[in-house]
Amino acid sequence: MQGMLFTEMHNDSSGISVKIKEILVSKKTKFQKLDIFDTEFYGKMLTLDDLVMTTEKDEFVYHEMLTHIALFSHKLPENILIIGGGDGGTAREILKHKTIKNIDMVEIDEDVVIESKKYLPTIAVELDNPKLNIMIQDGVEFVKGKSNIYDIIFIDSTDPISVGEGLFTTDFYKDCFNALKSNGILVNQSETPFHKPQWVSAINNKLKNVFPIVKVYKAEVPTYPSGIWLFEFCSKETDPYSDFNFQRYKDYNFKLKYYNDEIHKGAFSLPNYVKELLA
Ligand code: AG3
Repeated sequence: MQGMLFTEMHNDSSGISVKIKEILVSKKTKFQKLDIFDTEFYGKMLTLDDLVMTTEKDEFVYHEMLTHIALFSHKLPENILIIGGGDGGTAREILKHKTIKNIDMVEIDEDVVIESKKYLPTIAVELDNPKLNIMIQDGVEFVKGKSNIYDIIFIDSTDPISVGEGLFTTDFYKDCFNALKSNGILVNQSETPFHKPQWVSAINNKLKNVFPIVKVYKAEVPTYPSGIWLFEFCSKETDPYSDFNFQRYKDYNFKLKYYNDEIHKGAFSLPNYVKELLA
């Protein structure tokens, strides 16, 4: 192969390689290695510790699917917490909903916010929105002792290794449960069942220990390991199926690239090998 390649290994013997046009930034932050590349096929691409976090070309799948299912299931989403999310894609999608009054975004690594604003303007587009309150802090510490505050919490983290590890613990999920109102929802990004079945089972078990309702759904993110990505919808009383607000969905008339009313329901249909991991 010719030219410069970025490779993320998914295990010892396989991975994804992306042809790079230019390295826009490459630095060690206080917490991790951060790179932004200009690539030939995926547009600009953000990696943290050599793991693909997002690319301009396929970020819509992940960010739309992390957010809209919960937002269209909740009766009246007004006060939101994002844990992580420094690139801004999650906040951008949430702010499309007219009911939103406030978003607290707790990102541990300020450099992710700074570099995303600089190099990923289509993703970071809402990071200066007055409804968004960015706090540079550890999400694990932030949620401790909080009670009955948020309508929805979105966990937009890296993998459960290094910086992200604390965001995949039962104690953290319990703190999130308490930080939610009685009709609150938590959405977790829950990794790949194909390459990390042990992670998927462990995350699911922990969430089921904390939340009475845990429903797993999936989407296809081309640059993530195996492409199959899971999300977990966890709530105290809201059901993503029966509480889907079709009227609000129609009224908003969003022009999205992935999410729609059929996907809202279909995403919860899972292959057998995934169901087995969740049994
Ligand atoms: N957060 C989930 C990315 C995990 C990808 N893992 C990997 N490539 N091994 C994405 C953050 C986007 N806002």
